[in-house]
Amino acid sequence: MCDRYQSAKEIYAKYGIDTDKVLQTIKSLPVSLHCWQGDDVTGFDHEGPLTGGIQTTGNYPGKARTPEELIADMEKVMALCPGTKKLNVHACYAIFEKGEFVDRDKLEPKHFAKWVELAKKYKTGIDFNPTFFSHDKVKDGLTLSSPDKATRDFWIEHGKACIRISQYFAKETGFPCVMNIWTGDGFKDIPADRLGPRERYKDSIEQILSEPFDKNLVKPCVESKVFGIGVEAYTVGSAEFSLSFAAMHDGCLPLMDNGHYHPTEVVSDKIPALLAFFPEIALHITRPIRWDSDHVVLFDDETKEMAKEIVRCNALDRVYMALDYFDASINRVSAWSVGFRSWQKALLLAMLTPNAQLKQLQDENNLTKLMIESEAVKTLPFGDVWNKYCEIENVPTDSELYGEIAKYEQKILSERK
Ligand code: RNT
Ligand code: ZN
Repeated sequence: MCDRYQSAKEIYAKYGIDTDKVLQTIKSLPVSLHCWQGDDVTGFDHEGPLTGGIQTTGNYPGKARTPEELIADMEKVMALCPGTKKLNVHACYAIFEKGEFVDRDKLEPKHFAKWVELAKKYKTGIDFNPTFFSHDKVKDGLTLSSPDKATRDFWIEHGKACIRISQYFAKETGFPCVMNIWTGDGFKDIPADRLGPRERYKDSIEQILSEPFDKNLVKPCVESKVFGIGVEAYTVGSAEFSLSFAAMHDGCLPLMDNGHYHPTEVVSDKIPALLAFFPEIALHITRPIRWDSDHVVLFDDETKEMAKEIVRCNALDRVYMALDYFDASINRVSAWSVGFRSWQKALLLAMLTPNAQLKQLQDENNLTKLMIESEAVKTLPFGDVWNKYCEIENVPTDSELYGEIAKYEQKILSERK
């Protein structure tokens, strides 16, 4: 039988690429797996609807209803995907003892002990997100930028509690915790004051960051956005606001979500722009269709391009990569797995690209050869290396994936009525 991996390895070797080495490297790169795909961004601390200008659509059966179900589904996803998974948890996923409840301003590390247990089981880290939505203290669509001081103070306390929890995660797991600040604060229609909310937002985030923490352990980020549902006219945490905030506050990272820009803007081009200034940056990887629709990440052109930029900028240790999407219209374990696997494919493809040679052609201004070589690279036997990656990581290949998911659906998910 012809060994397809062996043959692919020889072909890539001609381009100076050592596929064995690539497979060793890729499997150790942490990518954050977002807990919120499993239950449509519901969480465990409230009954109300999802707010904040984001929306999950679809009602495919089998949604996780309890921490046990969510964790079981997440473990299934981890078993279906190659690579290193870091956990990504939102504050609304606090796990309380029976009968216990505290509001978000009073959250403590102990409410996340089960997540630490899960992380330790997989020898991995945890990223964290204060939850500034789906809560009755969101006043008139505003949180940290509200004109009402009591509202701001509540959410500032929440942010500070989350810094303490992030530090606890980092200390317990031994991996830094990326803590992302995103709010849906904004207005549906044209505001009379665009500066006031931004000044209040700035002050509130500064107050959150005044909570003491170790910069090597906690990596606070600010995530920008262009608009949300019901807040179409004005977003407080716009691109310019968030980028400027991160640039002006030592230790604070900018976080780009590729669903949060105008449709002809691409995050792949923004990655090297930011890398020229920031020691570290963070990403939310999603798939927008016409807007921030949070479709499942696929192995599509822009996904490949983003991975390519991280790899060829030599920035795998400077970019925190996290998935962020939520599809409720298909099997959620499948949505989760396909997205994670697609990003793994994009990283693998980027690492199997002769980036140094292509760059040299650009620098020599041999753009004719650059185009021809770039096109040639597209038909190299990537799939054979991907299959080998699945094999060494002991996970299903693409053609085996559906069967595994169907089995889990039949045995576990279909019991959830
Ligand atoms: C929303 C942002 C944000 C959320 C998560 C749940 O548009 O992308 O990151 O998706 O915090
Ligand atoms: Zn996001």
